[in-house]
Amino acid sequence: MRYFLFGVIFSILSIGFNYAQTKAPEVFGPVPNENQMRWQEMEYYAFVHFSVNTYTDMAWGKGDEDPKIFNPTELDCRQWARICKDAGMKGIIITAKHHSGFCLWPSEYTDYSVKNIPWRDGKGDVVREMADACKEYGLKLGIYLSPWDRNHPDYGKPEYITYFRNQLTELLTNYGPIFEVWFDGANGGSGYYGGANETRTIDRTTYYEWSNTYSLIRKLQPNIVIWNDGGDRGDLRWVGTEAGLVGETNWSLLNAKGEVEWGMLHWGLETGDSWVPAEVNTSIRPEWFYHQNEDLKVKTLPQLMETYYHSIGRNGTLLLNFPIIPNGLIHENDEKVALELAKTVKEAFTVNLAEKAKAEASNVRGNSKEFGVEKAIDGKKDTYWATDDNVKTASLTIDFGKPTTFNRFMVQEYIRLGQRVKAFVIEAFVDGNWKELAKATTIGYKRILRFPSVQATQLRFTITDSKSSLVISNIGIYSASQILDAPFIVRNQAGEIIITPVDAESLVFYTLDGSAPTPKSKKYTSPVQTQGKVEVRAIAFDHVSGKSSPECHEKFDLPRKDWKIVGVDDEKANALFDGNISTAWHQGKDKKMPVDLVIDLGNELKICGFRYYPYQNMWEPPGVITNYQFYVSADNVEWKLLDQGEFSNIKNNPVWQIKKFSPEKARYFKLRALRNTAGNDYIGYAEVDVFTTE
Ligand code: FUL
Repeated sequence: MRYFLFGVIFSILSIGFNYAQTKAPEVFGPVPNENQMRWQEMEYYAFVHFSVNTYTDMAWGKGDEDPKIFNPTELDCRQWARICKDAGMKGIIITAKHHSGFCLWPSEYTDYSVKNIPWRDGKGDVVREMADACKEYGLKLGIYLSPWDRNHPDYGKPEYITYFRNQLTELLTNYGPIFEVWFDGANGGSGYYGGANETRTIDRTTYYEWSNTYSLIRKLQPNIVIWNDGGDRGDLRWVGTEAGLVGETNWSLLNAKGEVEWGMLHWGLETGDSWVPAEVNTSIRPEWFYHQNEDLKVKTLPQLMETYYHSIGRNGTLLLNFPIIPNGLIHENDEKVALELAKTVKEAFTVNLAEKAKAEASNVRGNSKEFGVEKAIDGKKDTYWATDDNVKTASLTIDFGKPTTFNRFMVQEYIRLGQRVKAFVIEAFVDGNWKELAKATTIGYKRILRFPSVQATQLRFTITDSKSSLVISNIGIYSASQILDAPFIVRNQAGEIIITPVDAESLVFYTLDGSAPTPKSKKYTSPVQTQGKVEVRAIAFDHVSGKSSPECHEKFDLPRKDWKIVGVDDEKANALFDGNISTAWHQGKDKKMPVDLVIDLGNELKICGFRYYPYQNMWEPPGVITNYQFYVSADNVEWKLLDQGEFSNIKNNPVWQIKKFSPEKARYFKLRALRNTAGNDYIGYAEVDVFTTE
């Protein structure tokens, strides 16, 4: 009798238990709201950077530019929209006002806008044309409005906040639905400020009173998402770098209150109490604004594919920037590679080998069909495979029924129920054994893993650690073609050209006469000694597939073999002209700003510019110059100041800084550092070079 009673109680309990498991799992932790969900599903959208500094070749406008220089004679926002649409993007965010303070729309609240310039007789409105073009092409419109305004007289005072909100109100009222608003973390510094020409600092945690501004935004545009860099939690976060990548571990979580360190921007916070997903922003060229000297530096297809895997493939969205050229169009080089990227992504991810395969799981929630494995391979975003409440580790095995070749694995969690997975592994069944292909941590909205092509009959996806039971919305298995990246070209101090392919097995062909390299050009086997100025173009070539890589194209000025750093007896100092951007030399620890670098060129040259590459190692103090002066001298006694200014966005985007000026004969030059990003006296140089003329 006693056993009978136990049996009855046990059966009732297990029926109850199974009944609970046929219901959807409970939400676990923070989850996205509808706006964040819609935004996440967009995955890929564009930035366009355009302002008065497009016409001065600067990364940031200073706020004193004559607005008349803004003259996009062939402006065609429909061209921008067509390119973005064809590139598979879902929206465009326009720099309605960048740090210069110049407004691309005829704002009622300032004279510093398109309404006071000859272009279109002061009747132009770039934001309007952009909004109309987006509508025509079925794209969403986003607004970048720089909080820092180097033109406005009131910047730094409370009055400016009213001005800023008035402008936001104009932009969020007059141009239809806005999907995202972007504020930029660069705040305060030197500027024109209505003629004051001074440096103004603000406390970015209090000055803007963001919470009131956020309420205004949500009232005007209830479906919007708000960007922030972590300080004031909006709806999504910056990832702490402009290089185009988020951490491999990427939690869409942060705490609503408290400091946000760099690592939290980059990896999210596993224990975060709020849903704050990652947006990866990067430019298709080294810089955000158009600079003609970057026409040959547009990122290559393989580089952009890396960005794709390091953003969308790591639970982020990708915001890719097109700098607008002075005539008002996107450059053809940028268009070409953006379209190639779309084509390559499409080709790689069209045939999902999992769709036709048989799937089996080690656990299915309540053994119910509703949460069965098929739901993870049906390609639908609202269905998912789930496990019982107490099951946090499980495997899903895909049986192709025949040997199948693949090299990519895509997986999505059903994030409406929270981000849960902490670790997983992918294995292939090869010759009767399970072979590990890849291991990873978080999944989130989407995770893509890459591994060398493998031929196998089965794939096993095992979640080895999770915060809660599993909810997997989709998996995909693909075979993507391999693409070769361009080789690297450097010239060392002795004037030797060294070309290194990314993939050691490929061959390299090059030219030195400016002509396009082909597999019939000269084969590179060892360093090539060169004299004088030289233009080097090179490709890598895979003899198995017969395919060539994109081209690397470098122009070098005179070799630096006679250069000496005056007053420095340190072998390591040669790092700054060894051609290698990953080696650097530092000085200043024992000095006070300004810190000078004096170079003896060995003989008299006519100098018309210089370039500086900052040291970039994140884990050591890099000593990055932000403000400089450049002097020349015939005798190292009398000096003439040729140029001075700022390396505007060097902290977040530490790329080559190029400065040009009228030529001057000199035997010596002095690069004087006036300030660095850290506010101390330490200065690092990865490379310093000059431009010369006859
Ligand atoms: C940065 C700005 O300073 C750059 O100019 C650019 O707009 C980038 C998107 O954000 O912080």
